[in-house]
Amino acid sequence: LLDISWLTESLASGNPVPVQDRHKLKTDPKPSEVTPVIRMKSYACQRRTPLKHHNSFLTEALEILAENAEFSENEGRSVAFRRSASVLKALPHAVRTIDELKDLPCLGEHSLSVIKEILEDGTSREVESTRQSEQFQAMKALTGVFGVGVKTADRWVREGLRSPLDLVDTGQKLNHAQQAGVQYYKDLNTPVTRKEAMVISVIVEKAVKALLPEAIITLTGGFRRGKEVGHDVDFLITHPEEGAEEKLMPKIVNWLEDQGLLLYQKTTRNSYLESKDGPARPPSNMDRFERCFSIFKLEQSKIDSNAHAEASSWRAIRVDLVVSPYSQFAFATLGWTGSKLFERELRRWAGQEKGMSLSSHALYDSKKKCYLQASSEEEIFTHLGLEYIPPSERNA
Ligand code: DCT
Ligand code: MG
Repeated sequence: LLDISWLTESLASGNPVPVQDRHKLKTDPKPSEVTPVIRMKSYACQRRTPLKHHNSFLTEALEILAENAEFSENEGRSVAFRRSASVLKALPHAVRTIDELKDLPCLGEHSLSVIKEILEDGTSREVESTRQSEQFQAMKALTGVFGVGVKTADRWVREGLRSPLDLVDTGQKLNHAQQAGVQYYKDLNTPVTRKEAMVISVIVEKAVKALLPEAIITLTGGFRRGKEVGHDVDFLITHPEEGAEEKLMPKIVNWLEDQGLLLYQKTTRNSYLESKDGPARPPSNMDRFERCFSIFKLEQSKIDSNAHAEASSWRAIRVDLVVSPYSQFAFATLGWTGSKLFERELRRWAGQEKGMSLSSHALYDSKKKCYLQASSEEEIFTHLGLEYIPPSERNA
């Protein structure tokens, strides 16, 4: 097999492939080396996508273009690049020639031309110019501020602002979330490690159990999928007795605040009522639960007993807490485990292939005109006619 680990490393480090090495990419495989045709299902929720895969030199490039499309609010284009990247993540080997991709789903013309250029030249001009563009870098820096979305960042970029410092220097009017976002910018853009996530888990567990001993706390999001780092720590909380979870969130928040563990928090109430709202999917799938967006103050001594005395004694970490009624817990677990693309594909599969409507609250069968109950993620996959995919293989 053609060893291209040097290329992967080169791209991961951001250094272009040295010209003298580029011929390696053009080496045609001998007939005996041609990779057999791979059958791949077209929805990401039908595939197993591990965390570590063989094509990051391609997927990282496609995801830059996806991110850039998000910055210009071109959702269709962004999803197309994300779907392409996701197909490459599910391949059992590193792509060597463009021909290997001809029978794969979801690879549009644009993605294919980017992949081809990288396979032939080591880099894609479009990706590199995007990466280096002032617009992209400014959008990345400004959307990296907690509480700032694409619309706000875009307005600021038009006004000539480029970084969080510019927001302070020009005295921009910021809401509470954004103020915290600027204040803790560096910490919140430092990846959260699994070790830190575990320390936060112990704290959340202690808070919840002190208030409701039978409550169940699940770590969701990227860490449940096996990621070693994340941008936040996500938790889902429920109680086996339906209704016992009501009013729990303000109590948890008070408990954490009393211990001086919160730097910021904003709680939104659960606004989903099956009887009232019906099966229609809320505009944003995520905003109907009782949810607390918070910033924890984590003592460094809890993570590293040798922490330097002169270094800051604590650091800020984004934590999301979600409380769900027991009857919705399986749906909430599935919905909050991600990845974002996996979730999107599950909902698309449900709607387009099954005539069903899936959310983080419920599954509705539009043909039978009824809700389908489930007490585990496995049951939801069964309702959807899908093979069960464990969290570690939902890294689409
Ligand atoms: N989610 C989703 N759609 C969204 C936002 C979130 O389906 N628009 C789900 C999927 C993942 C989960 O919620 C948690 O969201 P994030 O924390 O943003 O994602 P993550 O996979 O945990 O990523 P990270 O490791 O960066 O935190
Ligand atoms: Mg997360």
